[in-house]
Amino acid sequence: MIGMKYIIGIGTNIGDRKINIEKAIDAFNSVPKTAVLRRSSLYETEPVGYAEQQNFYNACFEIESELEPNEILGVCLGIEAGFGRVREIKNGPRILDLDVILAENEKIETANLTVPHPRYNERRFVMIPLLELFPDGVAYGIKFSHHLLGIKGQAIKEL
Ligand code: PH2
Ligand code: MG
Ligand code: MG
Repeated sequence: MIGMKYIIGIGTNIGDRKINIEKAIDAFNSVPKTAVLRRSSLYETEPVGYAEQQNFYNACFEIESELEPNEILGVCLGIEAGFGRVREIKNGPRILDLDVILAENEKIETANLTVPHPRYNERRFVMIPLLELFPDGVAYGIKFSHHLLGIKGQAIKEL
């Protein structure tokens, strides 16, 4: 495969959070021209942006795919829909959230997709799993780890 690498962030706080994450990552291996390369540990995280909800489970994983970024976004939305996600409160409870965090050597700004994800470096639940995948703090040429110093609160625990 001569694909591009992507980092996908995953989160869930409804239902069996561990099973949701395992099944969703697995679903990417069934996508044509796409393979999961590696994944972070699972983390239990304090909700960010809207407090009155259950803790999330979060992780990041890396895929390689021949699909274009907008097609990968479509895959993410399709897998979310397959889990029965309905969009309600902004930042509120969700059975599954799949976000394109980074795309190898690509900056994207379209109506539907911005990559790098516009808020990834403000979120400990993204940065800590990302640092696990890129321990030197550089992903696809982007240095990210220093942003952790600016994040206040947002408790996170490796499971
Ligand atoms: N996702 C959000 C908003 N807040 N908080 C945690 N801990 N984990 C998430 O995945 C999350 C969140 C919007 O997508
Ligand atoms: Mg999200
Ligand atoms: Mg999302």
